[in-house]
Amino acid sequence: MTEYNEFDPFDVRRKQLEQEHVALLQRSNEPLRPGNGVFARWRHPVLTRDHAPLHWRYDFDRRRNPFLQERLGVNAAFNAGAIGLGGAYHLVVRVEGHDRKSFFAIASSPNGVDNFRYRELPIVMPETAARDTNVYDMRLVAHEDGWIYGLFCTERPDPGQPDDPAACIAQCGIARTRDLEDWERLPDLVTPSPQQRNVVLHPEFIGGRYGFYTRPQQDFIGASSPGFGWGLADTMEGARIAQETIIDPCVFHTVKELKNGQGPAPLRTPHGWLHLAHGVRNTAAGFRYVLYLLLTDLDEPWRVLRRPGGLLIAPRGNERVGDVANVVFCNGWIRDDDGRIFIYYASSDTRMHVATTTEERLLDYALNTPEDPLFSADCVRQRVELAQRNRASGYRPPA
Ligand code: M1P
Repeated sequence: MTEYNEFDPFDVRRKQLEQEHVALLQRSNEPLRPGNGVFARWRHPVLTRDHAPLHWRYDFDRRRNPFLQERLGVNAAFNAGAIGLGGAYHLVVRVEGHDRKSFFAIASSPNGVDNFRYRELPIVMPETAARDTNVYDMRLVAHEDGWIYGLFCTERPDPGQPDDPAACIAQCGIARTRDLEDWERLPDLVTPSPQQRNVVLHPEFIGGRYGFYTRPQQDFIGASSPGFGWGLADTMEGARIAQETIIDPCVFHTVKELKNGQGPAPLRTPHGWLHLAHGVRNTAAGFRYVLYLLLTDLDEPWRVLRRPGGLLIAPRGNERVGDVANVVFCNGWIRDDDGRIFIYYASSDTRMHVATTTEERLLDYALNTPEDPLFSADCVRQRVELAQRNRASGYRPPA
């Protein structure tokens, strides 16, 4: 048998780990051309499990860890909230350990497309009296009341089913901060629904009240939902929604047939609020998650003005591979002062990507993409009309 040693000594391994890590953090990114004119994907994921700081994973004391083993592995980095602050692009990332628990950690970049680096330590999120078994998918909102709110999902075992270790209740946890450093935990949101995920705070007051996008659900992950909803609460310090109204219902044979959910907080534009949402359908291979866009009324953000048909972003290529395959999910985007928009989306519950576009392009998409006509014959008609318009205006396909 050939004798070999696949493990280098402590110091050599340490050097290799550090060199690889620095190279990954410094890797530059580039947009993929020509794209579809709506948004541009970028070549590399902006965050993966390997971006997590080495000192969160390895014990670098050679007496305690002579083999330089990874002590606390990181499994995934995904579903990040996003905010632009102080000239930098900040993601509050859902970091998932090998133990399956997620936690929040801030990674920031000077340009929004590469060089994301985590802060020294993850966020130590305060808890309520009912401890969170798991927390994830934070939506960051700079509200006009002056606070930055983080709304996220908190999961706890279902007290009504103590014999089922998979029985779970999901609710909306709420925290707030001024600087992303110190976080104050507020009571969970109370709604008429047994379970909530994908709850998002509207950034402006509505008649002096706080507006929420909700996603009522009777049961946990596999359950369908009537759609995503809207509700109002008087305060954030004990937020309670008395009535939820479905504003974007699930519809048969569309990208949101099974369930959907508001993505990040909507962006105010001259034509209305731009919303990014995820839609889910069931397939023989499991659920498929895609992203789609909506435009709602500026004064009544629960009133949908435009529903461009179909999906905006679907999992493509390697994005389809991961812990939960065939998923794209977005709970964070950032708009610069010049209208550039950075869409931070996760693929297959595993890693984070960026797609870039502008407010002008997304509005053009929202205002000019025809609605899903819901019947195949009408979809063909749409396509035939497009081809005929092209012909009439002189376009001929390349030979
Ligand atoms: O696994 C896909 C997504 O599933 C859930 O989303 P939803 O509540 O809409 O079904 C969430 O757990 C989300 O984190 C996850 O990415």
